Amino acid sequence: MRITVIGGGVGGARFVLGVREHVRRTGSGDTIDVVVNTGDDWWVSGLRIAPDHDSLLYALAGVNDTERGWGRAGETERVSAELAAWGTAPEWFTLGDLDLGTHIARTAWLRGGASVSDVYARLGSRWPLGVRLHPATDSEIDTHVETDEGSLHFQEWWVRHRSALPARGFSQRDIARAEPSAGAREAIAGADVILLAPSNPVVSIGPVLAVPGMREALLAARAPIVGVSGIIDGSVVRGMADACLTAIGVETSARAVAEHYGPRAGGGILDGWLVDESDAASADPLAARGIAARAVPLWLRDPETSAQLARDALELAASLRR
Ligand code: FO1
Repeated sequence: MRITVIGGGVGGARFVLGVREHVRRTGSGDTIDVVVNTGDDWWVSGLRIAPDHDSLLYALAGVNDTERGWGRAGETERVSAELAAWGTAPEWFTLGDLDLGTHIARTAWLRGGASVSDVYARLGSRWPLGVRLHPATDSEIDTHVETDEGSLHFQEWWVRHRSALPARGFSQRDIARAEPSAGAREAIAGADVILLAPSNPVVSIGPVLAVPGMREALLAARAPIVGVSGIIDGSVVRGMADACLTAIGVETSARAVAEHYGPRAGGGILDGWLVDESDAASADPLAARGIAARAVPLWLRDPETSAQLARDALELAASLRR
């Protein structure tokens, strides 16, 4: 069976680790593709950083900083202090020395004409990830946040302002000329199951869906599409999705996010939706909207609970197979 996950960021990485753990434990030989959000990507000090990709790469390689959720384990920050001293990187953004190795290699390849997809393949070939990563698109679609202080790059809003600056809206730069990467298109068309990771619906899943042609590809997919709520009992599991959801007028609840994605029967993208047991009351209203919801434990604590969540998502998808 071919499993394709849509997502990115820290929540996405934890979920994908669970899917991989589940596949390993079943020995089913199932394959896993991930369509990765590139809206977080940013040029800083002349280097291209790709946070959602790198969180997945490092987590799957087992070299990630599990505390912070981004960057490498065992990091030092000698170069970052120099970049701040020279003023080519803001002092509020930390670039670890090992992490900079990735950004320098990526930028060198991009300057040599490699596509983002090529860069993903080259970076991923260094470790046995057990998962194929694809950028949602090969063109730059950096997320910008409209605030009272003007339009800020997502990284500035998220890291410098800790998303505390009220956001009036989010947009991806030059999104109109973007198209799904070949790898993303193929991973969606060829999937037996498509899973939406419990990533931030606005800044991690949103930019993927904003790529022209991506929604159509999902609607045309033969695979059932099952999402996992990143919100439990009205609060965000991690990160600041509540600030993002409020900015686009969506209530911070498992039910509201599912309705935001919409039932595929109604032109949305969901066939199924996993909510935490504390949100079990939302299952019936969602079923009435054409989204098959199931209440299961959603907290990802360790490989076992993560593998179990993946199993729950795959079982719901199997019950919805078209
Ligand atoms: N997040 C922070 O809160 N502070 C940082 O200094 C920071 C640096 C950083 C460097 C490379 C990288 O790939 C990610 C980094 N992040 C940092 C996380 C980044 O802001 C991500 O976009 C968010 O975690 C959302 O996914």
